[in-house]
Amino acid sequence: MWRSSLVRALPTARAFSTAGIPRGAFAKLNDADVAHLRSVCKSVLTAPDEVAPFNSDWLNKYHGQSQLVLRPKTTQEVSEILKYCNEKKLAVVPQGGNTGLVGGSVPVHDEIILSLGNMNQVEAFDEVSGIIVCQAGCILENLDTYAGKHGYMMPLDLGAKGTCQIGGNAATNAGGLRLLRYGSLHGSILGIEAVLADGTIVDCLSTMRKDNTGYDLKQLFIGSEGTLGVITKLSVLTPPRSTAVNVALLGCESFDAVKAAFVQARQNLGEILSAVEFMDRQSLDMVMSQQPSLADPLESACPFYVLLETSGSNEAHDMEKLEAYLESVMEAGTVIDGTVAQDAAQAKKLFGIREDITLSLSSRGHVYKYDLSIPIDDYYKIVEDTRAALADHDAEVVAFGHLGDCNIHLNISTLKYNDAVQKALEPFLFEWTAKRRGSVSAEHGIGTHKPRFLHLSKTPDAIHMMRQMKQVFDPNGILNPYKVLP
Ligand code: FAD
Ligand code: 2HG
Ligand code: ZN
Repeated sequence: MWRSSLVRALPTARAFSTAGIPRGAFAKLNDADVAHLRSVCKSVLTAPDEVAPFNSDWLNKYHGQSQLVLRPKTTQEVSEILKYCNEKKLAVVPQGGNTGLVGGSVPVHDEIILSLGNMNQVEAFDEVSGIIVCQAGCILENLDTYAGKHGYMMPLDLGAKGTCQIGGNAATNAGGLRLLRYGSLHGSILGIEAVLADGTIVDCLSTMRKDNTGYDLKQLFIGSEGTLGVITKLSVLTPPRSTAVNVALLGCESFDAVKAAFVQARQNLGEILSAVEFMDRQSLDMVMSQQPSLADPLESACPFYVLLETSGSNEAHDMEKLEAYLESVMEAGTVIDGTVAQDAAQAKKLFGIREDITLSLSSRGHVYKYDLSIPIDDYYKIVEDTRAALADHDAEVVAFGHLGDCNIHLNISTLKYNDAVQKALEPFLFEWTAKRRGSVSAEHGIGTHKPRFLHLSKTPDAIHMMRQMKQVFDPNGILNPYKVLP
């Protein structure tokens, strides 16, 4: 669960790798610019204490020096802002809920911050199809509550749901806990309205599931991390809300047993399986160390845990299936201990442990964060190799993730930033991943952290095409410079 009181990580000792990035040949903001932008956008922040929170990311690793935050309410305002900035060659960083974990949402230098939070209106909801049309600044959790009132739910769920915005989710192609069931946003988002750097409003806001009229332009904005356009509106296909939800936490002795439990879950629970999450003991210990009142959820301490969720429409039928599954994995010794939530509150508590890992890591001290896609056979090997590589350092290696999607969140925690640890981790982890044809970013994106490692997951030709696309959409390069492309 997202705790607003702990919304920010503690300050870290060092501003991250942005330090060496030279400022591009953009104009410097002057008083005439601010006066003009005030005339096209009603909500403008210039007071240093008001601008400050927008200059730092959630992890407090990346810090910009913007002097201006613009908070438009309409697409027209966004268009007029960008048209002016493009003409004057003023760089702009689009910002949603600022929960991104790769430094994409904050300025590297003095870029103007275009914050979408005031664009928070739901424009339409179709009771029959479950299609919602809304502005990009709607908070994910608010949309889920809204859809819930109509018997539907948002097709994605993540720990930052109380703060992140649907536009930010689209811009990062966020994955989260339900991707296994509902697929990626490339499938759930049916339409997008976006504003290009020169102010052109691109209306691809279809509400049709099927539309084969040439290139599917909206897909380019999904996962583009604010570098191709500012997403202003979206239409999203929401699935019916499940009335019967079960959650089970299972303990396993080995990672091979984790894999076996997963395979069998797919076979036995098939159509009702909605999430398969993984965490190691070190992850649980991390949460317990930051929440001393939290008791061990299982009787025995296990080295590995699988968190399963089923969502269906028939409580008795789903429970029967889950119990049969549990019986068989326990009999086979695949699972050595486990618990099934008896009510919604217990289910929330079990999922809360998994969702609290990120916050616990940030609260402890410094965290080195890696979000990788790795073939399942090597999924945990990277953790063992990282522990071996860091044997001489005082560092906790913690791994969890979306097992069902082969997405591991490998986190290394130290009490303070340590340059030697950083050097031991990069490029080692990214090269390790590339050797196995994994991805250096499964779901968090490239942002400021990883442009120099993009070549490990994309060929030179693919990167060249990305550059060409950037040139078409944003010839002056004013939109989120220094991010994504090396
Ligand atoms: P921001 O952080 O504000 O921005 C992210 C990027 O998108 C930036 O490059 C920004 O420029 C761009 N952007 C934002 N809005 C727009 C827009 N309207 N138009 C164009 N570009 C825009 N991510 C996952 O994928 N799965 C998870 O399970 C997950 N769990 C998380 C849990 C926690 C506790 C935290 C802190 C983060 C988690 N994240 C996860 C990462 C993050 O929440 C997601 O990437 C989220 O989608 C970002 O949304 P945001 O609105 O905060 O975007
Ligand atoms: C999650 O799945 C998020 O909880 C955050 O993607 C992962 O903190 C992380 O590394
Ligand atoms: Zn994740």
